[in-house]
Amino acid sequence: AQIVRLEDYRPSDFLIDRVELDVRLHPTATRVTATLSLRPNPKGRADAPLVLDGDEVSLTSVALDGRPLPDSEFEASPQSLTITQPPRGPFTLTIETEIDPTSNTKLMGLYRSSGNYCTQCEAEGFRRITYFLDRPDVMAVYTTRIEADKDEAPVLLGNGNRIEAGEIAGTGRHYAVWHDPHPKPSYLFALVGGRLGRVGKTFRTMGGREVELAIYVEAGKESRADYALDALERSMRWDERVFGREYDLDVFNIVAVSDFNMGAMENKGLNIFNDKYVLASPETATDVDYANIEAIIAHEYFHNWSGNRVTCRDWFQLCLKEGLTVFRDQEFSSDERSRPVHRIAEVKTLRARQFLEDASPLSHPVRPTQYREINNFYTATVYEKGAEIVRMLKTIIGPEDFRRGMDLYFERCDGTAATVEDFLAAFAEVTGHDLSHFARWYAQAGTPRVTVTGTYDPAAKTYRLDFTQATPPTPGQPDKEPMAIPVALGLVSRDGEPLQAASDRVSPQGVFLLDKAADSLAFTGVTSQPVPSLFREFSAPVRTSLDLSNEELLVLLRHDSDAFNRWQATQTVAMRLLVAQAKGDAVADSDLADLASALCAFMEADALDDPAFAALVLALPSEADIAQEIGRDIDPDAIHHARKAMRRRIGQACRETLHRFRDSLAERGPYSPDAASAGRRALRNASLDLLAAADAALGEQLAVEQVDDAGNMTDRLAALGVLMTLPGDAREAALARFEERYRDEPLVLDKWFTLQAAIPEDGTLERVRRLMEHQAFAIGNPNRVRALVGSFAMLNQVRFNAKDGSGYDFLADIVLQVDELNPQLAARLLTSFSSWRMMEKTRQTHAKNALQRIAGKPNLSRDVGDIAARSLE
Ligand code: DPP
Ligand code: ZN
Repeated sequence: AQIVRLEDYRPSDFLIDRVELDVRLHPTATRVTATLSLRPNPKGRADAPLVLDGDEVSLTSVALDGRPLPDSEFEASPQSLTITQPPRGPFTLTIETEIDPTSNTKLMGLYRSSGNYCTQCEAEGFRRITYFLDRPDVMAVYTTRIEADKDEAPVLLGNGNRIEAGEIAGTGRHYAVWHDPHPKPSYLFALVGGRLGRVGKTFRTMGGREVELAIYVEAGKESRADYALDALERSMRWDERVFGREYDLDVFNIVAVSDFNMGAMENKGLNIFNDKYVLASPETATDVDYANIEAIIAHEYFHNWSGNRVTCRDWFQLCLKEGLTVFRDQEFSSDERSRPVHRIAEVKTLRARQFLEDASPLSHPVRPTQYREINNFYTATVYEKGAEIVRMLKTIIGPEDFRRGMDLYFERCDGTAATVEDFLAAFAEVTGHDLSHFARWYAQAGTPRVTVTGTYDPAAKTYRLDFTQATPPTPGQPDKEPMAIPVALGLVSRDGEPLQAASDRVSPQGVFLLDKAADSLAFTGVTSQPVPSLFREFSAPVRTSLDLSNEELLVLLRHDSDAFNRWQATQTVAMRLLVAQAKGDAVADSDLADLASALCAFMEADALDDPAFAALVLALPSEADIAQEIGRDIDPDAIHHARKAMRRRIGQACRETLHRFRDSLAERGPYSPDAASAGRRALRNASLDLLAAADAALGEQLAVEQVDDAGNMTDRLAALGVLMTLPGDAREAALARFEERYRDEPLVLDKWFTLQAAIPEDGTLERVRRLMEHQAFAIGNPNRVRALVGSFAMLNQVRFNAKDGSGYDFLADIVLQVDELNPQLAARLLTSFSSWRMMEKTRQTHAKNALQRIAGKPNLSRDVGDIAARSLE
């Protein structure tokens, strides 16, 4: 397939100022008339033809300035429409096309979900609706007339404000006209038509503008949108307060649909959401669901400025809107919840997804320089590492200059399609810093590793930290340069006091900038041997090697003022022991005992001060984390057993405390999704998990009781999850009761699919195959496929990586099957092969065979072909 390169960017030869769309909705023959006001771009080539993008559209007619064009004056295919000799001045082009939303299983362009019409245009879906200059630097003002059968689609929504609506007498049809005054790229276009319930409220902006907020959902589920509506209002208020950003239309609509490739989409004034990230009730959603809804509602809303008002010049700049917007939603969640707890959650995700990607054949820079299929670059690197870059920038320049830089960026780039350079220029200007070295974070792929050694001189009362950094090679980048790495740090004495040591290279905020391959940091006036606390709040997305003993790390668990590093210290100790055990190295029993007793002591002393934090401390690194740390010749079975043994050990050692938490943290009063209540549930359920690891019979009894008696989905699902580790009739009976209870709740049955797909036992693959026949499963629905097949591949290390290759073969079959319906979904599933080269030999061979089988299939989509090829490179 053709490769698109950043260096080949050139401005469009034509611009489109206005778009008038007339869309007559019909299940299989929707007619679209697009009237485009075009003119040559002064920055384009002078006598270029006009080449519009298309994708599976069929052309009915085309007219130029009202004159129907004869065949000799244009060339049309499903992929493009070319006007060979366009006028040299402004002109209008009227294009009539016909599309079939019902047979659109790719869920890109206009399609149907549960009978409703909806659209998804990012990145290149608009060209599936009409021929267009479908690139983000072509920005136009849209007016959209939508017409439909009144019965079939009583609700008609578009971008912007509704300016007209009415009935078409005698036809049973009606229409609405929507006008969006803000110029936008085509990827932000949206329309919806359907039978939908609504919740709404009025929001008054800081400038006094009244905005009608509304969320549309499946009729009957309106009350499940209340939390999302509340999150929207809080997001809007927060963006005013923290970034000075005000909303800019009279309405803000959100529509939830059940078939959606992504989490949600930030279309101007008309966000379309995967219903999983809108619908919530205590009976159907977990605390994690509530937190995700809050974060994604905020994320899409924040795009109104970081993405829509200021958009991207080209798709290589995707991180410009996504990394920045993830940073903004993370800050929002941190302010609304517990900052340290949220930071730990962010870092867990970053390591599990982005570090994994960076260590795989799919590794790429935050701003890639080439792609075959842009849909494959909506990655953890662009999103999560992109957010870390913004956070590092703020850490380096400080919060005041960061805000001034953001203000300048929004002001200067408003209404434009911008680049990463435009973004950095705003911060360089307000600070006077040269950010060219820092900019390397966008260009250089791979996770840097920072190695630190500390040397204390008691006579001179000095302490020295020696740093080195190195970034491993990644595809296309064999040699790496040093990065500009902010190291937030402090020194802690062994008895737990912060040490007031001086170093002129540490900023008043406690940040040292490591920007060379090797550097040293000297402290004077250090009165006792310190323990360094490095990368506080995870100040940079790097891996670290520290020469600290387990004992020193456990000093940090007890005494560090930085909550993130208290958690990290425990993780590091646990990881060392788990890696050693999984590799079959000798592990001293006293080391295991020390960790267990440090955890028990921590729980006795501190856990109830912040239960959410305590629950995170108790959670050991996942099997996938351990595999990543080992990095080569991985044996997932050995990892599974090592982790299981350590959980048992901790459960046994801390049994009494855990029992006490079960009682003292029991729910009293009605369910509330707030962070403090969620934290208590998390610690209580973590306690159940460890108790069950220590004593299966007791665990089964407690878990069965909790599945049946729980007053909310969080507790019910947590207990059912514990049962997944305990084979037997009780588990199967509980699964059956759960299925019966939620038979009409697809989003709840997804959780039921996920738990079963992750069971680390021999029979799981058979179980997954059986569940694919379940009446609630649908191969065309991304949520169902991800819940069952995606979870098997991503969460079940043992069975997906089964030594006989059966997991890989199964996944390859499904990828090929799904590719015929929905290439984006298929490609996403296929990324679960990304760490195949780290496996031991037998598994590697099986994985390679499966990947080659996929790569060799004729008529593969570009999405799957690209991932398969890069995975094998
Ligand atoms: N809808 C996706 C997101 O918001 C892509 N823009 O991240
Ligand atoms: Zn986004």
